[in-house]
Amino acid sequence: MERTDQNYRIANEIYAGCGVDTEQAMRELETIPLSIHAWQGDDVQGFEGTGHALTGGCLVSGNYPGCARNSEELRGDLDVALLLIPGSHRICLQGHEIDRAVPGVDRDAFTIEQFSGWLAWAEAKKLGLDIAPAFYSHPKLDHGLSLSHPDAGIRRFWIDHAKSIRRIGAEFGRVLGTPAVCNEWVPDGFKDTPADRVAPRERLRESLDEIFADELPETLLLDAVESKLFGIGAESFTVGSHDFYLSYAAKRGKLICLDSGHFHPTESIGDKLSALAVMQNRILLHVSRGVRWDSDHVLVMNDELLSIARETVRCRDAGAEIHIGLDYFDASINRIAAWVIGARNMQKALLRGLLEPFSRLQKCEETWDFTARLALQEESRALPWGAVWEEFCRRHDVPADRDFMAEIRNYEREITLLRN
Ligand code: RNT
Ligand code: ZN
Repeated sequence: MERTDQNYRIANEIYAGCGVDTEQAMRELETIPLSIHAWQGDDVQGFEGTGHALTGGCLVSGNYPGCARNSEELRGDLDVALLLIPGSHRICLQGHEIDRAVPGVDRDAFTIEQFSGWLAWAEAKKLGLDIAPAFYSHPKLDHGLSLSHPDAGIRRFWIDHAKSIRRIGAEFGRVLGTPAVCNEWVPDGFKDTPADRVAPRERLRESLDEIFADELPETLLLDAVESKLFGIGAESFTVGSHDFYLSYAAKRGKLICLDSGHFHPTESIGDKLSALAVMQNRILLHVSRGVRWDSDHVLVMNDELLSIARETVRCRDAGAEIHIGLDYFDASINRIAAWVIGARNMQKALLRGLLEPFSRLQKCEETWDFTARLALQEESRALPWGAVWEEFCRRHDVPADRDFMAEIRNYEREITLLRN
């Protein structure tokens, strides 16, 4: 018997002793797609070829070689990453990651033409696609404002961009047979204390209402709205705050998007999931890692990630619809490794949630035995989930943790290091 087989057998027995079925956990993990963010591969630059600087407060730092220069290269890079992430997943695009720039066609007039290469690729690979308008890195983001700008012409441009991206998303949904999640996030805010907080929020509400006035069936497109606490250059006031979007989503029947980097550093979104699950049921996650601020570091398996994943598992069990999107970008390391490490960590954290001896913990709670609950919670950290993860990778024909870097290095040598 191979060592990994043996490890898995032992793990399976140990878990069975705690009332947990590892086969069931692996079957469930298989049904949880991640929406993998394409923008890790192009440093959120997009492919419009206009050379617009990155604005809107998303900061990408580092100059590791090999950034994708066009959508074809980005798809090639994603192909490699997808081979190293077990299971079937989705890809999420930003509204400026277009296939081809057509002179005179700006973001407010994009159609499926601009994304036909993505669609053909996703169809061939049987991937779902998600998308988000890009309300940043463009001169029409004026004084840091887009949908809440006082000028109707500026608002018009961005409303039309969002409308066109929603239509493109619906086309993805129609062709691929799975609804595209379309997420609206605007960077709008002020560096310093505003005189008027009401008017920009009224304008944001009106712009969103106009965007969503185009009715598209939820079988093709699911709308989400993403809040933020603050951004670089918008430290004092964010128009689309959590309170704003939480009530907007509740009233208009949209998905609320929780980005784990968009709250106070000690405020975890793990606890928010069940609150929203019982009140709204549909949630989009942007899983990220803030280091001191919304810095969008690659996911590591820290307590924050474990709590998000564990709560996701529990809320899914209770019937909530939780879409898991990744949202981080690091240009200081190999970008494919960034995807693979972060995505695998998300999956490992979910697996640990699925392997938790939940019914036993529940029993402790029912009998008011909080001491035993704490003891078991701590014991379960050391249960052999790593052997189950290895088995999951093996069954999906994907390398184990110690082996995937070799594949990335090969591709780097042959492809990405030759880019300049
Ligand atoms: C920014 C938001 C947003 C972006 C993407 C690139 O703070 O998190 O989701 O990360 O639009
Ligand atoms: Zn986000």
